Amino acid sequence: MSATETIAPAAPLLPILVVPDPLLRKHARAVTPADYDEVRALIPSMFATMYAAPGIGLAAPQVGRLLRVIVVDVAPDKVPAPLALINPEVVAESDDKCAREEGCLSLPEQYAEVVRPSWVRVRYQDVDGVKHEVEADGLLATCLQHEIDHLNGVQFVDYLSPLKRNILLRKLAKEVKEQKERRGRR
Ligand code: K1U
Ligand code: ZN
Repeated sequence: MSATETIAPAAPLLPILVVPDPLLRKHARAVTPADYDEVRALIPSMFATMYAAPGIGLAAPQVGRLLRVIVVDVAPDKVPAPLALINPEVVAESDDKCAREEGCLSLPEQYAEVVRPSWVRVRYQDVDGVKHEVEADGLLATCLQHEIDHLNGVQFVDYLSPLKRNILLRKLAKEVKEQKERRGRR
């Protein structure tokens, strides 16, 4: 059974917004108890969308919901380790930094090295409003920081030099245009 079937058997897939969609630059609002029903329905669809992409993380703004919700699973091909985080915040980080190649489902096919703290402690709530903390290093630390950035309208390209960022964004615009033209011909 695939990770998708294990976590979210019938959850509908959601369209992923692509840069330069203006929603991706907005600040997502905190989840309150009044949102719990919506968030309980949203999370399985976010996992299903993330696994189908495939990706190792997804933030609610990427699927058009401006709520502070992220999902991650940095080992989707091995034993699934899905983690849904509501109102996540980095409460501690290492001075030590590491450079890691990042991708983004909202910037398909674009990759670049980003320097971030190599260790973080993240506080979050689960779907019952219970508070938790997770400590992470390696790919999970990078992924959590990348997803929390999405909640603040920040994209990994914002960490690059203007030159590198423009090259990558022009490449993306060209590829999106070509993809639309190919679809139009079908
Ligand atoms: O937020 C996103 O757009 C998802 C993004 C998360 C991420 C990747 C790498 C470093 C930091 C954050 C992705 O999942 S891009 C796809 C990807 O990296 C991947 C896909 C399949 C297998 C392994 C990795
Ligand atoms: Zn991303």
